[in-house]
Amino acid sequence: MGVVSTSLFNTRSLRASEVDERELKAMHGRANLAGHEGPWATIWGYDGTVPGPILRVQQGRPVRIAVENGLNEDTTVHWHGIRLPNAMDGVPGLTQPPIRPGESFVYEFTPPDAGTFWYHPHADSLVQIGRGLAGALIVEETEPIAVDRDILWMLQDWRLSADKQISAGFGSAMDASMSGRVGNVVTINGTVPVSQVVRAGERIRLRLVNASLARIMALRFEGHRPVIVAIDGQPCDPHEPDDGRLVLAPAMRIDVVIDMQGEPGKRYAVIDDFYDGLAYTLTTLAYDNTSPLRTHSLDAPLGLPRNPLQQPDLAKVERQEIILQGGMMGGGKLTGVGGMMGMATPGMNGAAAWAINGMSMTGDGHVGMTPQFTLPRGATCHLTMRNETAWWHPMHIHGFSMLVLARNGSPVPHRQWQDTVLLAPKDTIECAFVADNPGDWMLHCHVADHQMAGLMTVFRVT
Ligand SMILES: [Cu+2]
Repeated sequence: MGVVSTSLFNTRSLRASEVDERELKAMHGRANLAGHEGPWATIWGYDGTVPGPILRVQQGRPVRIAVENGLNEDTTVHWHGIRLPNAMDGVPGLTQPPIRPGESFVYEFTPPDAGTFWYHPHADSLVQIGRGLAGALIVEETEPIAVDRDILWMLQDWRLSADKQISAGFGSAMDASMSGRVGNVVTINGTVPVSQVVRAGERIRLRLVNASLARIMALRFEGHRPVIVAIDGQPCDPHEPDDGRLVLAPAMRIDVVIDMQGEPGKRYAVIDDFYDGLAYTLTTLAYDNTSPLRTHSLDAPLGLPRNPLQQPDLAKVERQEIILQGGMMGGGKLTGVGGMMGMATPGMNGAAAWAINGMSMTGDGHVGMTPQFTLPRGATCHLTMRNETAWWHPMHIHGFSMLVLARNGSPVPHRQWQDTVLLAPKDTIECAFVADNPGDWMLHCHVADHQMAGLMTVFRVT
């Protein structure tokens, strides 16, 4: 393996002054999820807030984050998308013991990649993320691109009951075996969005994070042409999305650059139209009345500096395939979930509703999970993921970013590296990555209900 990747993941001994020290506490809190009139909801949040604090750290600078568990149950933190040492990955049983109530765990890593990432629990994930535990983790470039403002939209979907509290009943069999727990209120940065004030002529870098349990979004910016500059934190060739829609499945991030080309005083809708017949206006861009900041769009490059990812050697690959199986197909039948279900109701109380290559691993991670496949360190893995189900699945790989090569046989353009790859029903995706980070790593669907009900596996890099 190369010298560069060794230095990325090995822990060096460091002077205290070099380390960026942070603290987080998972705890109960209250938040207004229902708009300005609504009663406040009881939530679980990092430092008691929804979302948790934005962690802004620097590429290549070591960070040490002490996490205290103020909940009444075990937790962990997974630093989603960060390529870090296995022991810091936050999977209970597999990479660390869970953090017990009242106890702490210190996470230490040096983020090798700049970009937009996020953090969330990997214990009782469906409930803990669903009650609000999530925050953005932004790794700053040494030399960022020129923009007037750098903005984050942390998108969260909530299922609220009539009294505006987070609805109980997590993990119903229907949610588990169908589309997951899609809610009825979407917030931006923890509040019900009214409008976003912008100025004509300004250039904005907008970091979109979908921290929802299950809701897939497809955002359209009326009258604007967002340019995608990064996906899942990793810079891509700047490009406008197909048909102008930014598709964000749970756990995905997209960084866009938008030149505010609208007219002062006017309003433009931001619409989410992912689900047929269920389009809604997420928010509006509200132009203030000041004169345009500039008459022509900013003449500055959009390409972000690349991260130190090892290029896959496609001439010499280890081929692996995973097949996603299960879920409701109509008529109350599950397909492809083998003898693992027993007599239990599929998806109910931790019973399997899904499988990968015929095996259902349920829950959040535990001791003794058998790897689906093993890769020698330094090898290029060519991973094919085939979705045999009738449902959408954002498949998340821990510890790596994958270069997405092809979707249903067609090459994927724009050099897209992703840690969370969305598969439509019946899709086949081909990806490649260099197995440069040793350990046992999770590969699972990020629709939390699906993960809990068996759409999860583990692979090993020796
Ligand atoms: Cu799924």
